[in-house]
Amino acid sequence: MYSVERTIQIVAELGFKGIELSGVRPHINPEDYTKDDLKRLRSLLDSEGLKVVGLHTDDGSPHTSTLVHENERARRWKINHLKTCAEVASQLGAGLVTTTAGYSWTIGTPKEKAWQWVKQGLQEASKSCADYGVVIALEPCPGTVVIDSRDGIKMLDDVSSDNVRLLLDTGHAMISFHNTWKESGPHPVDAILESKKYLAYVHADDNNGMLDEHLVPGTGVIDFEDVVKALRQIGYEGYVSFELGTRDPRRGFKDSKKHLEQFLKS
Ligand SMILES: [Mn+2]
Repeated sequence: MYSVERTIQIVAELGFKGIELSGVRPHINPEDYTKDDLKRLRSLLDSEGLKVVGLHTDDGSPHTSTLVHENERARRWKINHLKTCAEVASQLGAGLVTTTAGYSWTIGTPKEKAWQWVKQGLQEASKSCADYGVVIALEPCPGTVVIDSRDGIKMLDDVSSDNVRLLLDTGHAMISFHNTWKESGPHPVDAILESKKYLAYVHADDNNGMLDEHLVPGTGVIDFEDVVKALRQIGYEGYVSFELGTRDPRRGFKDSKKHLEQFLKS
């Protein structure tokens, strides 16, 4: 709940090179920002030496995750939101917009119908995103239509666009592996290895294996040494972002960075 500007300063002070920004309120909802606002933001980012990795078009709630909403206008809103976020992303120098497939369980849509809506929504949005040079990174998440990396790969094959790729969240992969929502998904390490041709981006966060706690890496059950090894093995060259829910963000991000860097150096 820091302002965008203050967040950028804090993240830069902590020694990070990139930042993923939120494309929904209270942060950068595209309709709330003029071109001049974005220019000012871009100069702040440049002066702090931070690159924007991407713009997240979801806030983890069914309010913004509406590719699968039964109301056609709500689905349309999300497709347009992906497009306007891609425009903002390009103005901020970012290469990605990120999204989940949407929470069909919450809304009560049959999975097959929801799957088609996600597929069509991503296909349409990806064309506009491509015009801005922005890739859509689809994030598998338990509770959504695309639960794990195998669902993600299946969706990407169905969508069949170079402009839609995969975002793996280590914490999401761990809870789908632990079989909370359906048959077990792949272990986070296998999820990475299997996603070689699809992977555009990684969220790093830890948990107890059951709940999506977004803990500091190293404080849950995920072995991040193995995660880093797997990323090396597939030749991953994208960003790894820490996506944490913590009462002390400065300490949480500092500890996360320290934890991963020991494996990057080795
Ligand atoms: Mn995530």
